[in-house]
Amino acid sequence: MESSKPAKAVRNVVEAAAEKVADALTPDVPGAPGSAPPTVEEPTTPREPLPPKKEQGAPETRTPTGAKTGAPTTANGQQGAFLTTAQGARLRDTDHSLKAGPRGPVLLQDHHLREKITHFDHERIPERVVHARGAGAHGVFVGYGTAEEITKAGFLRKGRETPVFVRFSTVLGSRGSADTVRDTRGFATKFYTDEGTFDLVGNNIPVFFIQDAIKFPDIIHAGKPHPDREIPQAQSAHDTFWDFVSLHTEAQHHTMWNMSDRGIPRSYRMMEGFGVHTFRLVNESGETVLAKFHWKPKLGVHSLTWEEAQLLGGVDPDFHRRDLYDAIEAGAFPEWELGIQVFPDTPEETFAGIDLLDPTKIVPEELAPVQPVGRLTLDRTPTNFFAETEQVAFHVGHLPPGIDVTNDPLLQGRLFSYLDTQITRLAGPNFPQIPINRPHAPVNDMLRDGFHQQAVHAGVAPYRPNSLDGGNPFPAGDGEHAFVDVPVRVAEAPKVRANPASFDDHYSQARLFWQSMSPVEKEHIVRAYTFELGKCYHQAIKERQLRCLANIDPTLCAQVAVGLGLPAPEPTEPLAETTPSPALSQVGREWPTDGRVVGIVVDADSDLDGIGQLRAAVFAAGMVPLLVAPHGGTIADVPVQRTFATARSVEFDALLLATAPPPAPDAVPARDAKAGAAESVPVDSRVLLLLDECWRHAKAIGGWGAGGELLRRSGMSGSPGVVTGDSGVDVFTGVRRLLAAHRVWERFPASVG
Ligand code: HDE
Repeated sequence: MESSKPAKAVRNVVEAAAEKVADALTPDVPGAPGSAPPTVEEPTTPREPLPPKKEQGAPETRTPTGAKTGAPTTANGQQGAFLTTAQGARLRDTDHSLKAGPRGPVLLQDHHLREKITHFDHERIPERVVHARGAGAHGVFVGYGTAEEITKAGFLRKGRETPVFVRFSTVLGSRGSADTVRDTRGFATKFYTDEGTFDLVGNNIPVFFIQDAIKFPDIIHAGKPHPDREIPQAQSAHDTFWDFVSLHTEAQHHTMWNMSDRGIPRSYRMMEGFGVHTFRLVNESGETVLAKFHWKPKLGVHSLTWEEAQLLGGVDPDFHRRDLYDAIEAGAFPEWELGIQVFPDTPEETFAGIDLLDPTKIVPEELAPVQPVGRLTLDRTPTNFFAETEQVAFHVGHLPPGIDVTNDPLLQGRLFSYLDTQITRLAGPNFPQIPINRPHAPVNDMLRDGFHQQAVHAGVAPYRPNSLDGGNPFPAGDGEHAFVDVPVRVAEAPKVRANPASFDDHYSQARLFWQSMSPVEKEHIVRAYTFELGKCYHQAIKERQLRCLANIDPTLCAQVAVGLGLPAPEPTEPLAETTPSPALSQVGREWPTDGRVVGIVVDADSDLDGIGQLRAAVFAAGMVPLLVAPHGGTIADVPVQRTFATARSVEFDALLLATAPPPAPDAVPARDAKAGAAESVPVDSRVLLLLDECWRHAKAIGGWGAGGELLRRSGMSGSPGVVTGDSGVDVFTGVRRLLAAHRVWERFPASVG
């Protein structure tokens, strides 16, 4: 038997054994890099590739034209125990190039060297022109059946399960930029429906900067780094951005959302998603309604504080990516409900006076409730970032029967752009045949050839009508699940480059948003504008943006003006009368705490039995405990995840102190005293910094034993959100309750009423 092709039975035994080993040794906190722990010595016995990690998924193995192959998803990966060329020839050596003698020169005939280096030279593809930075995950969507009367889309039928791939992203930054910057987040979902792929390419903000796609290059050029120095990276806090949005004032509603806490989400799992545009749904009888799509996260909508976001940019630039993958690995599967707001399809295309074709406007949920139509669960991480997350290609024109577009001029331009961009990014028109993009419905198009064609088309007549291929492919008739463009009547009108007059209102909904915020959220908005404009160089741009703020709300304008050291201008337009929409506020309710991260400071003097019980309680609550100790390795046989040197408060949603540890062996108290702790304080100053930051960031804090004593000494105990008790489990119970509200805002009364 050739050892690279063991009999199937042998391979199964090897894989089962590897899985067992992996299961036994996988640490109980997420983040292990591979499916089995490495050995200290380099392995020398040939073996099949390790199986993927248990939480990893991969695109189903389909042919380029959508047929199931029955092959395991690992068949898309590397095979056999031995190193080979790209053609499968085994190699003995990949460490030395072929030379004329050990001192060279290297021979041109070295085909292995050339293959290896040439492939490497071409590994990079263009990053996305926007949304370059992102993270994806596999999952499943289950329809509730509640939309059956208004759309014939099969994936919304009751109980119908549809595989999905979701990619979250930021807009402005490059592929390697930080996750936690202030920006809009992309929320793009590919539903592999059996009637053709549906891409819902949305954002975490329900409105957009511009009303017409022709302005997209303008807003993106303004938001991207300045073209001369190429700074700043992944930020809107610079002159070109505020120059554009203060002149092109239809952007003001979107920028208000950006400056709110929505611009710095705590987690992808805690974001709403919005289709933004109004779509047209059509049912079996051809009746239509207009609709907007919403994703509602099970965990509620939560954000970082600005200081956390900035710290994370350095401490853990991959924070959102890690959070998503760790949560899935820990079994805290992120969930959203898909909901729709439904409006009658009238010739005016308005609802309650709001123009449904204007993508800078929302329809408040209080006027049109979001009705749940299905549930999305993300339960598998990708196996390979490039193959899946980088190569996934979304397109707003990937629509199944039952969902059609409207005349929203932003959506109309997107229908062109998404197909076009893939041709550069994925090098040709055959990107739908890349494994992650392959439909799960039978494909019978008449598109042929092109770079990287992977289908082997039979027949001689890729044209219609034909008789040589028996007339195939046939157009689907009535009742045969075809996509039918809704025959919407187009009003007679002159051909013009113009917007409808209703698009001229740029401020009323920015004001509505501001007025719907709680005091603490308003305070964050004031700080965000003050920071962003404070980072601009030119006074003229700050002054111009203040004029826009004056038209949104004089208090907001005055507060920002104080921070900028400028006078607050008077409004130039009448302030709109608005009714606040409580649904826009993120605070004031309680949500599940799945996947939240609890830092637990321990040392050898802590109550170690109690720590074991506490860890078990945190795991049982669906959260992740991270032990923070003076040194790595283990404390009383329990593995330590962070040391005082590697921990930073921004990783934790809550901090528990089982001890008040003296300076660890690697402490340099005078230098480490970032928290302002005097050298004489007998507690490691990095632990004091953890505590100080959790306090500042309104996080739940708990302590018992010496830890409780430290909280008393520091004057924190008795304050909102600080729990002391007799045992770790006791304290955790209180802290968990606090976490349900996300943060302890009452610790600091808001300065904006
Ligand atoms: Fe996009 N957008 N966009 N966009 N967009 C892209 O497509 C574009 C807009 C959104 O994870 C690009 O494959 C135009 C609104 C997401 O792969 C590109 C306009 C919304 C993603 C493009 C818009 C979005 C993109 C770049 C103005 C929310 C990432 C790479 C009309 C509803 C998808 C690519 C992913 C990506 C064009 C406006 C969301 C160039 C012209 C509004 C989530 O085609």
